[in-house]
Amino acid sequence: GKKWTEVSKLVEEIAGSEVLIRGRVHTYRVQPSIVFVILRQSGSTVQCVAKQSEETNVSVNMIKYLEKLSCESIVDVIGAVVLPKDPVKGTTQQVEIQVRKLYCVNKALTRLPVSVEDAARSEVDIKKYLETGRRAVRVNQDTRLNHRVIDLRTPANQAIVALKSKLVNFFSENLLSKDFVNIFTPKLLAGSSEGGSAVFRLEYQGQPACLAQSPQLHKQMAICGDLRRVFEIGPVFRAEKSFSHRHLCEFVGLDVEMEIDKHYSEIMDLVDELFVFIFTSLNNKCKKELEAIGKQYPFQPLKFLEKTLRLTFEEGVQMLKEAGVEIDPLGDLNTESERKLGQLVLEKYNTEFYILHRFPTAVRPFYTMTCVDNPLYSNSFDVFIRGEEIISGAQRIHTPELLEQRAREHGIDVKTISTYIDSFRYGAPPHGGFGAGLERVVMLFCGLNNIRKTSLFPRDPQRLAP
Ligand code: ATP
Ligand code: AMO
Repeated sequence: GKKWTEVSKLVEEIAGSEVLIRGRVHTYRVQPSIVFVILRQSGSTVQCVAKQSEETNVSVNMIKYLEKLSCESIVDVIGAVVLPKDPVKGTTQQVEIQVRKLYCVNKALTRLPVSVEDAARSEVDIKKYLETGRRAVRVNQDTRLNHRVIDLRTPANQAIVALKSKLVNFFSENLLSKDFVNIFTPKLLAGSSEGGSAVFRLEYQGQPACLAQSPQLHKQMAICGDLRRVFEIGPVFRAEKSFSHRHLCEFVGLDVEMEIDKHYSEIMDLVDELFVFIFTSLNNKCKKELEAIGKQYPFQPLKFLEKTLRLTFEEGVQMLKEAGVEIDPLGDLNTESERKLGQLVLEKYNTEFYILHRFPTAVRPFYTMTCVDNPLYSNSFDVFIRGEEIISGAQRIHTPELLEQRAREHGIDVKTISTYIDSFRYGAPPHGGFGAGLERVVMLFCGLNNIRKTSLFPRDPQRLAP
C-alpha cells in the first residue's frame, strides 16, 4: 500500500523519508560490496546506492544480483532519501537514495543497440571531445531511427514530443477562441488535391483511390456546407520521391479555412495573430522543453516581430536582384533563393519570421484565386521561418466553371474531383485558408537541422518502420 514517488520529486525537503520509486537503470557502477545505480524517469535522474551492511539490510546476495543488472531495465527501489556528503555529479536530483530493496520488474537486453547516454550526448560536448582528439560517440540518424524507442528516451526527444503536444494545443486554443470549429476530413479520397505525382495510390474496395495530400478539398467543402471557419489537425500523405532534410511522406497538417469579406489579407491577419500567439506561448510556457532541446542541439531563439512583416513576391524578387541573385519573376523560389531571401530579410528587418504574398499564379495549385489587377499573380502567400517555408495559403476560386477549367489546365482528372467542383455550383462564399506542417514548424522554431528529429516515428522515402 506504499505510494510511488516521482524521481523529479526527490528533493532535499524530503530527506530522511523512505520512498518507493520505479524507473530505468540509466547507468550503474559496481564496486566491492557497493553498487551505484543511476535511476532515470523521463528526464529526471537520481543516484541510488546499495551498500552491503547490516544497517542497510543489503546482503551479499543482493549485491551479486545487482551486478547482473542491465541498463534500461525497469526497477523498483525502496530506500531512504539522504543528502550526500559530496554533491552528485551528472544527475538532475541532488539527493541520493540509500537502497534497502531493489527489484527488477523487467530486464532489458544486456547489449542494447544504442545507449541512451550516447543518444543524449550534446552536440557541444561531441564537438569539444573531437577537438581535443578524443573519441566521441555520435549516434547517427539512421541508428537512432532504427531504434527509435530507445532514442525517444533522451531528454531532448522527450522535450520535442512534449513541445509538439503543447504547440498543437496553442493552435487549437487560439482558433477555438476565434469561433473556429475543429473538423475531421476523410483521408481516403477518389482524387488528388494538390496534383503532381506526390500521391499515394491504393485500391478502395476495388476502386482506384488515394491518400489525402492535404485536407484541401474537404475543408473548402466544409465552407460550402456553411461551417464558416474551420480547422483541422491531421495526417497528410505525400509520396515525396527525393530525400531531403525537410520532407516527410507523412506529416501532421495544421489546416485552416475561413470565409472572408473581401481580401486575402484577412487570412494573413489570422496567420499573423495565430503564429505570434503560438511562438509567444512556446517561449513562455515551454521553457523547460526549449532548454532540454537546446542543451543537446543548441539554437538561438526565433526572432519575430509583434506585427509580422509582409512582403510581396515582387519585392522579394527585387531584394534578391539587388543582392545579385536573379530569379524568374514569374517562377518559384528554389531552396537556395528562399534561404538567401531569409538572410536578406533578417539583415534588413531583423526578423526570421515573415510572410511573402502575391505569388505568381503559375506556381500555385489550381484552386488559387488570381489577383483582379493582374492574373499573372495570385491572392496567395507562403510563410517562412529562418528562410524555410512552414505555411502555404491563399484565397480560393469559388466559381465552379473557372475552378474546373483551372483543374484541367493543371492536368487533373476532373472526374475524380467532381463532387468538389459541384459543391461550388450550390453557392459558395468567398473564402481562403492555409496549411502548415507541424513538424516543420517545430524543426524551424528550434533551429533543428532535420525534420526527422521532430517526428515520433518518421516516414520518408526509405523508411516505413519502426
Ligand atoms: P510545398 O509542398 O508547399 O510546395 P515545399 O517546401 O516542398 O512545400 P516546394 O515548392 O515543393 O516547397 O519546393 C520548394 C523547393 O524545395 C523546390 O524548388 C525544390 O528545390 C525543393 N524540393 C521540393 N521537394 C523536394 C524534395 N522532395 N526533396 C528535396 N527538395 C525538394
Ligand atoms: P503545401 O503543399 O504547401 O500546401 O503544404 C502546406 C505545408 O505543409 C508542410 N509540408 C510538409 N511537411 C513535411 N513534409 C512534407 N513532405 C511536406 N510538404 C508540405 C509545409 C507546407 O508549408 N492545401 C495547401 C495549403 C492551403 O493552401 O491551405 C497545401 O497543402 O510546412
